[in-house]
Amino acid sequence: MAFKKWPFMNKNKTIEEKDDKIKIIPDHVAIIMDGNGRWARQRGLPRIAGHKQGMDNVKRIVEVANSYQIKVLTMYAFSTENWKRPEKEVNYLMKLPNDFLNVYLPDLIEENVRVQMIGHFEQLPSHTKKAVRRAIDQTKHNTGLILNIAMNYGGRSEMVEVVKSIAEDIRQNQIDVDQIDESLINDRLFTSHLPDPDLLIRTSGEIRLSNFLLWQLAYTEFWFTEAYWPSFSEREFREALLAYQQRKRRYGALS
Ligand code: V0D
Repeated sequence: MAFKKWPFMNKNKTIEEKDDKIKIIPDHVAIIMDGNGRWARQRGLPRIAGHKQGMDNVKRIVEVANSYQIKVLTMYAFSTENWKRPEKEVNYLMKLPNDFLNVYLPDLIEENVRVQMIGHFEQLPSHTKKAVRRAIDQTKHNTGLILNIAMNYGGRSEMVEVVKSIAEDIRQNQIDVDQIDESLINDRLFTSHLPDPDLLIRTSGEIRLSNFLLWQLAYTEFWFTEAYWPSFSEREFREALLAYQQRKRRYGALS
């Protein structure tokens, strides 16, 4: 039997119409993977145990994203502010790319995933750079999901570098002030080769941006969940994708 039409339920859709099929897939999803420390504390474990679980969850969510044919998944793994954490924790975090890639790089290659990175690469420890460089190189011809890891990334510092590089070009008479426009700025961001994120997910109940992709998120849809990153599963991901396809994106215009 058909369900009675109930105008105040689920944006005027009947339960039958409210299908949970995901039809509109975002090209680019960005994730702030918060709550690893709290996940650990809740279980009486050290913070690094949370980071380890968080690392394994990166792989699970990469597989989900790849299966939905999402094109780019940008994951905030380490910010320019995270250097202020205790030295022991920072040292542990800097080993994670190598740990992750030792275990998962063969799978990523098999699954046609392409690894890329945004952020200030040079200041990373050399062992970290070596692991990441190898993964980028070994997956550079892959055509599936782009796994874009944001490491030593900060939105403001990214913009500072853009301003400096434009100023330098002007000083050297390479460009004129009138030539500065949005596309010139865009071309100098870490993400110049990528579309802007369609959907931003932040886990662990914090409702803030924390210096992530400041320029690129101008028209992005945001979705927040209370789940801690290690507990963020395919179910929550589906929920975020369902919410996304119900949004009406207008980019400032009228519908
Ligand atoms: C720690 C939760 C995967 C957030 C996830 C320090 C914090 C686990 C990577 C990774 C981190 C890096 C490079 C790469 C592939 C994967 C990672 C860091 C932290 C940076 F090519 N997890 N992960 N990198 N955490």
